[in-house]
Amino acid sequence: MMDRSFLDWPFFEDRHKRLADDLEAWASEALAKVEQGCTDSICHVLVSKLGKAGWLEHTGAVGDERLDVRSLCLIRETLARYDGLADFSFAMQGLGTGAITLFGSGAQKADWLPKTRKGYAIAAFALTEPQSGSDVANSTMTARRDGLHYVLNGEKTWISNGGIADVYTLFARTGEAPGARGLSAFIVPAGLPGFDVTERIDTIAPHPLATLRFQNCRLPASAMVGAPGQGFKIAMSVLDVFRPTVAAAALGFARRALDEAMRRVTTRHVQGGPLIDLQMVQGHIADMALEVDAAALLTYRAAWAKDKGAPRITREAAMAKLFSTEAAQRVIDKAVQLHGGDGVRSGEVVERLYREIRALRIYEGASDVQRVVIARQLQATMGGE
Ligand code: COS
Repeated sequence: MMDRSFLDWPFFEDRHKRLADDLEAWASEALAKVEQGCTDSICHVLVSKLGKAGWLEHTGAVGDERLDVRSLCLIRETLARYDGLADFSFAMQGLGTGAITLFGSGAQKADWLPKTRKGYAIAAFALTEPQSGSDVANSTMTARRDGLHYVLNGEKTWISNGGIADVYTLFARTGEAPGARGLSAFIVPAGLPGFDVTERIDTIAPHPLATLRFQNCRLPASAMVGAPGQGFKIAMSVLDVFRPTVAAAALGFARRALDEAMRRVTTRHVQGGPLIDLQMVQGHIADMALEVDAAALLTYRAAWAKDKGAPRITREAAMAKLFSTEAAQRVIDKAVQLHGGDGVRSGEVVERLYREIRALRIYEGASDVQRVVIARQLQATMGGE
């Protein structure tokens, strides 16, 4: 049985505890049975289930509301513990509309957020390009102004929900300045002429992923989010908010692995007693529990700092994502080891977690990028003269 004592930490308010309890009750029923079908259709079903139950309301903010990062993290952590694709489906509604929530006009919010928050529309975040993954300032896709329109040309790849999304927030070069200062953000609805999905990408833990091609695709100028040239900062600000939620998803995977490992070592017998009686096994379990708590502390510290009004949580978000995803990989690896041969048997929970965790150390800023971000933040604040 999962340890829920972390909900008493001072990062949380009563409403967070209620949210965690309500979601736990919902998930244990609604996600008990794995959805059948292809990955695309499973994601459609999950978005609609999450929308109907009201959980997607947390992924965007309308009116006076603000994104509550602790709620986003609690929801991702809980969903990830039950079902990686449910977590993915929830997370993408937030990341895909993050620029709209944080920087969109009233009209842009009214156009999209009610639909994504109900699960009637699926959202995606289109930043990565074939030649620029970590190095966003080097993006080459262009958006050329032409009267009342922008004309998009170029490619985006590794786009989660690519091919099934109804709306993409997309970053393209508008050329106000070289590098990071010459990018802008746009809202791009699916199905525009000149916008094609050219490749679907298969991965070790399948979820909808695609390469998108834009050839003279025309967008009304009103589709721009924020001001021209602000795209890089918008992308980074959105990632600052959503990186702690990736840490939370990794934490959910790690907690599930620890649960599964505890079940295994208390029920499997060797030499006349349960595995947990062996000191070597106790050592592994202790290390796993320590990593889980440390990851949770960093994750909820980052979320709490943002919710309390910190203008930027760049360092805290990078630390949470780096530590939590790397720690979850180690925790899950130990859980696989403690399961013996069953740990690598297809269909076992820990085997699925082993495949699911790997991408989290890469997407939304690879671990090495997080190290760069942390070091630069220290340099900026403690670097001396
Ligand atoms: N919030 C707000 N502004 C930010 C910011 C943040 N988190 N990070 C950087 N900026 C601002 C900087 O202050 C700087 O502003 P000025 O030009 O006014 O000084 C500007 O943006 C450029 O910043 P910087 O010089 O740090 O840009 P770099 O090109 O060196 O950025 C990294 C490098 C690696 C940090 C960045 O490209 C990055 O995070 N890459 C990973 C991207 C990613 O996560 N990709 C996955 C896509 S989603 S699956």
